Amino acid sequence: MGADNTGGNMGEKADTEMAENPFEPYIESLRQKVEEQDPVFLIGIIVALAVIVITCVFLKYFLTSKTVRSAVLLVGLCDSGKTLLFSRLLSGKFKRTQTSITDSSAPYKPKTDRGSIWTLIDLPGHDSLRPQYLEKFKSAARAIVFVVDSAIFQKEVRDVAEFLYVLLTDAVISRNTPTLLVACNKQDITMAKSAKLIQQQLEKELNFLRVTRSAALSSQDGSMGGGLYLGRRGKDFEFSQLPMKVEFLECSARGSKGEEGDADIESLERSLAKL
Ligand SMILES: Nc1nc2c(ncn2[C@@H]2O[C@H](COP(=O)(O)OP(=O)(O)OP(=O)(O)O)[C@@H](O)[C@H]2O)c(=O)[nH]1
Ligand SMILES: [Mg+2]
Repeated sequence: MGADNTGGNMGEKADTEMAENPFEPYIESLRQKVEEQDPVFLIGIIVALAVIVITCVFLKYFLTSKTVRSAVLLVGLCDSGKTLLFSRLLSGKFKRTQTSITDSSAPYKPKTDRGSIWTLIDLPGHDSLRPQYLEKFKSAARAIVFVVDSAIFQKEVRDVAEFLYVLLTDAVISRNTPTLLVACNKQDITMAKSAKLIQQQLEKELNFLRVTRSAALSSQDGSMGGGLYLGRRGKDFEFSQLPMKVEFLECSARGSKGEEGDADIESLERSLAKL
């Protein structure tokens, strides 16, 4: 009786195990099949799996490489205030500046709890130096702070737009889509134009430039267009059509109290904290 009971219990146990692992028979038959296979075939399968894993790791690296880019570039025409902004962002201090002839960089800690540290890079604005420095740093850009002198914007609008056009139609920049912060600087000067007006005027000017530039390109090489097209075809240009995040903000690296007082750059600092 006792033995019967035990046998009955074991049978129940086996039934429960079968119920818990319904794939057992399949795994067993797969194991037998694998054992019967040619070892060369098995090595082939292992190599194929290894290739798939390595490809996935590479893809993940390339797709998330935005996190690797850590440079914040200060660009803009000569005298727009890049070097003073560089000093104010890093130390808060006013500094007398001279036209930059080379780049300078320093680690910048944005005002956020996330603990990120970016490399702030001040680029020279002079026409003859601009292209080579842009070339050197563009692929590392996480963000581009495009500094505009709002006080003489009306006079410089064409030059500002031409520089922006070069940046925005650059293949590397449009692929990496760094955040574009247009810092409308020198707001302490009474004649300074507002960020809103500067945005509207630049949209108009870029709209005009993209017509003339693509016409020039197509007449040069006989093709239609050629380079990257700015914005959406068939629509007036707007910054919202760009693939990257664009923000226009007002600031004053000098500040309303002059050399002794603080700068008025909170809006820029807030945007840099969101990168
Ligand atoms: N009023 C006023 N002057 C400013 C402001 N920011 C910069 N400046 C002055 O503008 C002049 C040029 O500033 P920089 O910082 O040297 O300009 P930059 O963009 O570095 O110029 P480059 O190095 O030639 O490309 C300096 O005399 C600054 O003191 C500002 O917000 N308000
Ligand atoms: Mg400078």
